Amino acid sequence: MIDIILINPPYEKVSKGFECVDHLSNQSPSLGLLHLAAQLQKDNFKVNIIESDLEKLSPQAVAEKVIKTNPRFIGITLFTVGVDNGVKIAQLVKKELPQIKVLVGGPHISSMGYETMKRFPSFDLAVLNEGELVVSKILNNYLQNETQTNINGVIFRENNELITTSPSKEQIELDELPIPAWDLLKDFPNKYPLAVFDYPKGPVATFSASRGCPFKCEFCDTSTFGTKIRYYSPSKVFQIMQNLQKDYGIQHLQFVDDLFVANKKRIQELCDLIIQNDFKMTWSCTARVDTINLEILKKMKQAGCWEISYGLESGSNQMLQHMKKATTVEQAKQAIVWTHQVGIRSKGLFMLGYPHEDTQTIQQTKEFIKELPLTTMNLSKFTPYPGSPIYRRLYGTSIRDEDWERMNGMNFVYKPDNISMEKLDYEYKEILLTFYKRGIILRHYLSVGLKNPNHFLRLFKFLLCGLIAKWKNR
Ligand code: B12
Ligand code: SF4
Repeated sequence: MIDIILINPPYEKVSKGFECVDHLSNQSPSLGLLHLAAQLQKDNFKVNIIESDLEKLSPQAVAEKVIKTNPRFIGITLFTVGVDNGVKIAQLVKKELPQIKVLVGGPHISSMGYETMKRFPSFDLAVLNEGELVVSKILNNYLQNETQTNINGVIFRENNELITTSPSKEQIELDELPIPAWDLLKDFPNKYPLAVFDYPKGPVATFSASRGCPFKCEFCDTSTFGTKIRYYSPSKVFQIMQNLQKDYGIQHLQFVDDLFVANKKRIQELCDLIIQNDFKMTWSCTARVDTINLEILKKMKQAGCWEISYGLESGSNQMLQHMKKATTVEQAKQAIVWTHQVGIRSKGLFMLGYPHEDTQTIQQTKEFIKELPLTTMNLSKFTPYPGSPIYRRLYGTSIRDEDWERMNGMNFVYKPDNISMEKLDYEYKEILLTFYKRGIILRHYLSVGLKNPNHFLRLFKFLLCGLIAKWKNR
């Protein structure tokens, strides 16, 4: 019998009418749920995971699956964009299984746990921040009809009241965590590719080799892991890489740390281990433009680093200052040139529509993008996520839930003072078109696709799906 089902609820990944883009998009599973599942299994609980989007399940279908299995608990991971569907699942399940306990956690809960619990009575208990150290204790308390007051860092219901316990002071030793339970995922790794053209050769996996980020970019939600960065040791990371290759045939690993290159010495040690053991796996990671130098980049290239994502955000120094990014356009240029020079691909992450954005700052961003030898880019529509300092600056602590379902970086939910929505929408498309029309970018896609035709197959499926949709709507 299954004790707990962990659920990643469905959420809008692409705008309505563009579902075919699923064939191209990132299909990574929730690492948070995989970590929790591993811990629960270690503590002798029987666990299932539902990756709703990847299994193409609506909230109703997820609920039906849960009801059929009839577990004692469900645990839902919540980004802001997934809250509405998470609530739907909990309500539908509770209608049929009123005794079930619903646990929630994830970035939305770490930043807005109390407000969310207050609004949605179908959630029984919220875990603020990391879950591994407390989740089994919580289940045991429920199973023994005990109160949860002895667990730090949770909010729960008792006698129709919400009780918040003191923040947890316990520190997780990352090296001691069990390895994420990838074995629980149906068809892992083949059903979980990264975005098309974003890896050289699959199968792929994701892993976070650290937690937390010491920087304070104003738009960033760091509420789950905080500003004190903690690391897996280089030898443990290397061991996990080896296991992923041995057990699942992984060829490419994407490190999803907030800031993978935070400590150069540590990255150097990891690279040395990879090089000395002649271990063959490509990987991609995140860095800031001010945490790398030519020397570390060369070492990373030698150790298999394929792509680095940099949060470049804007081509305007004024905007970077407004965002409290603590980097400059000049540093960004240097970092991208160095990365290009050593032969690592660079992905620029940009944001459009931050407070103070206007036509002039957009023009600066366009010129900046044109000048850089970037291999790829990502442009998100600025979204004030709860948990980010900008959310508090714009809205205080008041809860603004009307836009939660649209908070995925693909909708403008905020309008800067000096530019219209129409102009922002226009410029959004313009920036992407200008970037992707360049010959160098097309050559990059061609070269990745020729080395691994699977990318072209995904592109073909996307086009076919688009044609069928068009034909149906005739
Ligand atoms: C990898 C990643 C992705 C991946 C994979 C997402 C996934 N399903 O996990 C992809 C690329 C798909 C992705 C997409 C998006 N992401 Co993202 N992503 C991340 C990133 C960089 C790391 C997440 C991670 O793996 N962490 C490691 C694991 C171990 O931590 P965790 O998942 O938080 O889980 C722990 C706790 O939260 C808790 N917990 C979590 N769930 C539960 C459930 C229960 C029951 C319990 C008890 C505990 C618990 O315990 C876990 C173990 O300690 C984070 C940054 C961050 N620091 O969180 C952003 C982040 C989560 N993403 C964010 C956003 C906004 C998005 C998008 C909505 C938009 C966008 N611009 O990318 C999309 C849409 C999501 C989607 N599925 O389509 C925001 C979320 C903000 C918010 N309040 O919603 C973050 C925080 C980035 C940021 N700093 O602003 N993302
Ligand atoms: S944007 Fe990157 S560097 Fe800035 S706080 Fe977030 S994770 Fe850290």
